[in-house]
Amino acid sequence: MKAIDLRSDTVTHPTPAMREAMYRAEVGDDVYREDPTVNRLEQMAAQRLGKEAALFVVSGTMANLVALLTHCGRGDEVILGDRSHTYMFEQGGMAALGGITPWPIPNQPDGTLRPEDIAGAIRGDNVHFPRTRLLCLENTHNMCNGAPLTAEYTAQVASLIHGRGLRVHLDGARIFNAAAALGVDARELVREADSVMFCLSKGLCAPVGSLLCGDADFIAEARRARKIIGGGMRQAGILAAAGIVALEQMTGRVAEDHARAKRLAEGLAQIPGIAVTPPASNILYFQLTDETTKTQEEIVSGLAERGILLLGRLEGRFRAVTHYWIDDAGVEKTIQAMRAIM
Ligand code: TLP
Repeated sequence: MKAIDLRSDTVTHPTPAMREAMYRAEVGDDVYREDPTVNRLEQMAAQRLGKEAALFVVSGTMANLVALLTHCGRGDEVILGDRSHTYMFEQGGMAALGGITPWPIPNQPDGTLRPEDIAGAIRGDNVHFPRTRLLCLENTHNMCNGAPLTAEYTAQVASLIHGRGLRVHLDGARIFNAAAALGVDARELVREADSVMFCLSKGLCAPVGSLLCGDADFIAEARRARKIIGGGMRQAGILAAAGIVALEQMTGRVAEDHARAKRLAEGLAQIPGIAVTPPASNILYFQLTDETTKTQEEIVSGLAERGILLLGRLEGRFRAVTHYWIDDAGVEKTIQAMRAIM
């Protein structure tokens, strides 16, 4: 990759090992469950998260939608964070395509939802109300500083939800970042979730794909939901092969990205006019202070002229995301460029 592209970890290109594996992948028709490479990836994913089964889908958005369509029927309600990706950035797919109502409650700065807010949002049995069916959590939390949710928090909230006969879905798009940030196995973080999705196509560098994991009955139903929204794939082993490399080679290295995000934060914090929120994983947010007359647009275009890309439109904040293709030199160059522009 030529630019220093900090817009997202979704911009990552596949590694040479992934391209090689894709070239050599054995394939079959996955709608008939005959693609050996997809089958292997699904088994690996389930095993890595300690679940019975997994389903390969094209994107994180599709994984969340399939999960919601599987857990809920038309008219059901989902409790989720008001800053969650599913609520903010998935076009309201649950409502648009599934007839499911979202009930957003406040995300705390650390990405959690307060147990009392969750309890207060669970509907009683009343003919006027939709039926609460599901709680969605997000780990790490994209809009909340890339913060990881601990296993203890997830267990506490899941116990509240399960005690009311409801279920928990976890958007674990970056669950291996959460595991690295907390120094625990990803299984610990998802143990109490009834379903969990994670993405191969973010910090893990695969070109396409996410996995939805859960028990065997849930995944069998999810396979039907994937098909009805047109997500049944054929010789998808070409894509799954890169995903296998992602699980084998990339999950163990994401702590390096966290260290670079921290270094970038430290460097930017030295520059007058910039206020940095210390990053909790590979996602760094910062903003301009009253000390500067620079505008967001000037910063973004000034960086772009120097071959550095980042996002500058999220609620007046800048977002920089570190990943496999950002090295130490890229971090230092970004700090220097920012200093020059400011
Ligand atoms: N996030 C993308 C954008 O959509 C904002 C990014 O650049 O961060 N859950 C979480 C927590 C995510 O961050 C994302 C993507 C998704 C789901 C959706 O994944 P995709 O893009 O594969 O549909």
